Amino acid sequence: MALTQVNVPDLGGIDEVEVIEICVNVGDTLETEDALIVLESDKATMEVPAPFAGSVSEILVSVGDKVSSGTHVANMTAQDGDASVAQEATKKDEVVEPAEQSSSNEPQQNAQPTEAKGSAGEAQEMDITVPDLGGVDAVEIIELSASIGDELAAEDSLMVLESDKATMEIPAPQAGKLLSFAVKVGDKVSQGDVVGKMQVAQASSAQSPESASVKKPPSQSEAAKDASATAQPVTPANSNANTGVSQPQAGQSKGSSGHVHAGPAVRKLARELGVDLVQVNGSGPRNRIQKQDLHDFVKQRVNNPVTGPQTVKGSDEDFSKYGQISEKPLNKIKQVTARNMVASWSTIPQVTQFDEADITELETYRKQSMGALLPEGVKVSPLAFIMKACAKALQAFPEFNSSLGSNADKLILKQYYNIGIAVDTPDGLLVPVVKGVDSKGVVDLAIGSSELAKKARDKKLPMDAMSGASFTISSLGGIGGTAFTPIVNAPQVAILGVSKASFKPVWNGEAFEPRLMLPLSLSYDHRVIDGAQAARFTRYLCELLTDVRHLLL
Ligand code: CAO
Repeated sequence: MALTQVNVPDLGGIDEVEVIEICVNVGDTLETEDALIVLESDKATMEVPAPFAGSVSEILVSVGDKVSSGTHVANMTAQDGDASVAQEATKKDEVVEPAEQSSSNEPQQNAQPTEAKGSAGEAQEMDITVPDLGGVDAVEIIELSASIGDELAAEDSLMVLESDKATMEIPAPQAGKLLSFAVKVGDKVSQGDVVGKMQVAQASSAQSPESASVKKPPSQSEAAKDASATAQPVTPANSNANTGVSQPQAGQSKGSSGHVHAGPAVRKLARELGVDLVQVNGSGPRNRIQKQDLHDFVKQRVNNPVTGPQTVKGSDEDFSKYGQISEKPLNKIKQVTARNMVASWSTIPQVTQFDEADITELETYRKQSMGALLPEGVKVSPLAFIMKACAKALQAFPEFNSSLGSNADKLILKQYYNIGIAVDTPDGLLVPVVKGVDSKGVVDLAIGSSELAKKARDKKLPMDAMSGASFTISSLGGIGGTAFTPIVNAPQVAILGVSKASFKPVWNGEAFEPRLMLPLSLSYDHRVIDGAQAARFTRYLCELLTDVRHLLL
């Protein structure tokens, strides 16, 4: 039996990277290229694969350890005792000496201005080029993460590349507008390839064409720094791409642009199994999807097949025969929203109950009294009061704070009151969750929900801010409208839609008087909630909102 050591291969000039996952156990039998460990720097994720088929004899590192090119991380025993295979394979994994520095003026940053369109401060076009890929050539583009015309912040993801060993993002080198892509999904690219054009303000940090052409090639370490400044790992989600009123059935590992956080081996397995990784929960560090997550997902789907369409069918019709048309790609959030809307709409028999709350006194109180209680710059909209009222109504009507068990034979009643708030963002709807609404005061709810809404719009929501809602509110009250029918955010069983309050003449027994009426629309899962219960719940909510004292106690 040939015992051979497995070393970390060339890391493309990066010094130390962290071991974030050990994918095997001692004694496991592996095929060539099966992942042994996963490494992650702040810019890239990379697997160290088995260099030959055999069994794992020893693992010499732990999660959290820092390793470099050449670090001895494991020992393996080659299958059939074929020492020569093992020797040969191991040689390949020996540390590759840094390639001699090229003397050419290869681009080391991923954007080069092509033509200056004006003087300093005016917009100019820049080529977007592929940065240093750590010596790997012809890497496949697996995702275009931005759309033509998108206004991007510096570092926003433009595309995701994947070799058989690593997955990385190419971010926007500067803030600006994406003008074009010169590539498509499936194309293979190498360092220096032009992949698109951006229009950027001629910032001082932007190179002029002259400076680009005379720029000296950086040293090896500078090149590595440049690469790490421009090639980024597929980041874990800062949202679960929970798209408005339709919660993904499983989707904790997606970024705001819908990226999944998974290594090449997992992506390959997902392709083989026909699994869309967007739908899989990641249980690994930083919500990374692991092989076991995929197996669990498939097992769950086999045991509980989802009825109803899972794909969104659009139209194949050629509309250009009727007149001029243009096309606008949908980002991942919108695509996931569409899927979830279809899943929710087609699997949940849902009905909407309408009612109106008299919030005349609540509004007087809010306008007169709240100002003094609030920190500078914080406003309390009616939403904070509505959240508080919902928590109280959910406590009084526990079925509205439940989920239907997987065989539809039991209700899971939740004793926590976490309310998702649908937030309209430029990328689509996101639903951050305000936790423990029952134990918070109106002012805290106002501050908490407006902070979450801001983070959602700034794409800065942490992962856990998007999960665990037991009920959802979708408020269009700041915009207008008299009523709408929100779609239940499965696996929750009810969602409250809020429209714009307006003064209406209300009969008080003797005369009509002007009262400020707030339209409420409660959509509910009719398998769980009867119409009469829904009418009682909504009425109770209205009564809570009518007498503000209920909410302040
Ligand atoms: N009636 C009358 N006025 C209302 C109101 C209502 N129901 N709700 C809010 N307003 C007022 C606010 O008091 C505020 O007034 P001022 O500017 O005078 O202070 C103004 O409208 C704007 O409020 P807002 O929308 O900024 O704040 P909010 O707390 O009401 O809502 C949020 C926050 C995040 C829910 C909201 O900004 C948002 O994104 N809503 C869209 C949600 C959505 O798209 N849902 C549809 C999903 S599909 O079902």
